[in-house]
Amino acid sequence: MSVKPVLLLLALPFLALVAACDKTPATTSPASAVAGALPQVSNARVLLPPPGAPMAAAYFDVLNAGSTAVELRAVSSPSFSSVEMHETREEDGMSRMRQIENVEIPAGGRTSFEPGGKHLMLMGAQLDAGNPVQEIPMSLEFVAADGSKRVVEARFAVQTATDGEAQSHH
Ligand SMILES: [Cu+2]
Repeated sequence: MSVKPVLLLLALPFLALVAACDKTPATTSPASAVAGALPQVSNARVLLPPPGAPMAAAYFDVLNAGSTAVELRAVSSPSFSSVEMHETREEDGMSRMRQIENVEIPAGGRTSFEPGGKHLMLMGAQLDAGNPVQEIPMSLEFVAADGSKRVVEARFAVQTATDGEAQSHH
């Protein structure tokens, strides 16, 4: 009987610590919510070429705030009949681009589609030249490590390309 009070005293600080640990994740963000977080798309813009040009390029940054890796698998837009992911590379002193099927973004990682690197190639513009738009909607389809699909709807700001930019985007 005389041992019990001592044990209780020793146990109390330990219990307080456990309570503090339990509380921290609950008040910030539960692990399940982080795992299912949508990738965050920012700095999204479309470089529209002069009317009549066959293709446009688009760029953006993406942050995977989730706790599992995701792969960007496909991009589509109602404003273009086809959207491809491309990557520009230097080969034998020449700048060449090739189509890429997917882009992996590790947990907590980010990647940029930018001039001279990865970019979106937009073909078959469904735009009315007489009715210019400020933004173009795009749908980015990601697949997480567990196979679940995450679709991010983003609005890309329209920038009109100067001749120099239109030719140097690759
Ligand atoms: Cu391209």
